[in-house]
Amino acid sequence: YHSDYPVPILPAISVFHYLFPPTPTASVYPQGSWSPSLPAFIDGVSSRVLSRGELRETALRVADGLRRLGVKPGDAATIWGANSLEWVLAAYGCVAAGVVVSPANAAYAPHELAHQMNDSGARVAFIAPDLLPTFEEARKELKYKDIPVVLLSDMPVRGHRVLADIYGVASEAVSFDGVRAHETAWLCYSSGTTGLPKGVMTTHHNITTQIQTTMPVFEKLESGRDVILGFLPLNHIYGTIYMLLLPLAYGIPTVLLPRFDELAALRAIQTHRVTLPLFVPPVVLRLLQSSNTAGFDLSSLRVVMSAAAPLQEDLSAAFENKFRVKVIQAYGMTEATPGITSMSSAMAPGRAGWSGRLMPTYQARLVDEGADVPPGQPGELWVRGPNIMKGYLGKEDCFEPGGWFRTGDVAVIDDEGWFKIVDRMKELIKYKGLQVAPAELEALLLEHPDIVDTGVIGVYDKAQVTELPRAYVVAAPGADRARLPAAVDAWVAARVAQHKRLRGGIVVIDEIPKSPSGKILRKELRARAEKE
Ligand code: AYL
Repeated sequence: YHSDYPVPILPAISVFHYLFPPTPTASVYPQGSWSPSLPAFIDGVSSRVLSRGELRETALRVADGLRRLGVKPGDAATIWGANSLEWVLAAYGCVAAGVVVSPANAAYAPHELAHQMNDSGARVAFIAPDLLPTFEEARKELKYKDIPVVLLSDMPVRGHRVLADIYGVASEAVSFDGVRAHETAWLCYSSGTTGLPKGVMTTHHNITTQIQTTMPVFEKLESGRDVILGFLPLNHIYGTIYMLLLPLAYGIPTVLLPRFDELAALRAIQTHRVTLPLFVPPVVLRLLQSSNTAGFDLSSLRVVMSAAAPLQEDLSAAFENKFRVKVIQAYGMTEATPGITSMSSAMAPGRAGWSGRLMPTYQARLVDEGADVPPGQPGELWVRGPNIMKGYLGKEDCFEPGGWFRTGDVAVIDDEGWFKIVDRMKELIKYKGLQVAPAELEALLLEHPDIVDTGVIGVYDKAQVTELPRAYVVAAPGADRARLPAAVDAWVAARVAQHKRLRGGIVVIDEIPKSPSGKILRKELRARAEKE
């Protein structure tokens, strides 16, 4: 299948020059003409505004600071903290310096952070002040223990370097013209279809392509009118593209909140006249069921975007009815920067529960047991196109012959080219839109002295519209089987980020079903979970 949208211009330049063209080239990149006085980011808590001009200038000064710290183009920088304007400035500083942004989940435990920093080879770390103690724990496990640390604080912190301390002189941003546009710009972590989280090498070209290919989808986003609300984590590709980078290309601001908080989100919509909030399905449910919404003026809302996990038809339709806004569902993944299919703002009615059509430039196949299936039948979605990452950092080639990338998701397509995601065949678990890699939890559980074998799956919780990670464990001889679940739950909670906790329960069984080659038969565990 081919996307039926026309192919937009696909620039081969750096993300920085795409968003802030060195010379106005308005005919090619309309965003080149945006005024420096337009608001780019608004802190939803303090209402502090960062204009486009300030953002550009400060980013260039941070870039100079990075050079002075000895960080070179192509080196990686860890950014670790809840959403903030300092986070944004650090990221744009890296982009201007040609430094690869490797953002980490703010809820990470020390070991998780250390893993990502070591794997990405980070040469500098931007850390939120409240996470400093956890970072110091992680430092013990770092290969590069003397890594320069810059605190994401707008105020001085005694004994530490804060962002403003590294400001240098604003000069030119590093260029990634031509073939260099295929160098890595971002390094988010994803477990893909199997195994542990891996660094996804997202190039400058992937990012500019993704933004260009949303233009026909979001054709009605207008500078001066539209305002995005973002409380999703900036370290996740959804936040990276839709909150951090894309709004700049449209000349529209993002109101940033550090995390989802119902009242703070409603207040921000009212105060800043938000037109497009970015949601995941559990947030859609939460606001649908909330009794607080009537107390706020939400009349500015035009469209609501939901992505990162399936949004059920009834939920989507009920939300549209209650708030009189369109709900646009998009589907994609970190490896695809991230959009693959999307509804458009001019979509046909009656499509609640569908995830739209192929975004521009995409080619797709639906494959079952190696053969393409006819329309209407479910198959694994294989995709190809310039949105797809270069590969996983330090890993073998992960593409099929012909350059196809296997999503691990099962989809159907109808005769109008609409996609619906109907199942997932990869190992991945999604907790409220965030990735949980079963292999990672299994490896951890095997370190527990009372566990000899384990298999982790996701179980769907209707009340919260999300999957919950559940572990099946085989107890060591002599272990107290009755006490094991509570003990293991606390033990795991102390070692992983919140979203990876075993909220779906810990079930002690006699044996983990395995194939003759030793692979965990998750299908059998899932069948078992359905009966429980
Ligand atoms: P990752 N329906 C069903 N499953 C989905 C959907 C959806 N709408 N969106 C994502 N998933 C699942 O890397 C699916 O299994 O990226 C997919 O392989 O955290 C996996 O989540 C990828 O998870 C956009 C803007 C998508 C954001 C996103 C979210 C990307 C999440 C498209 O335009």
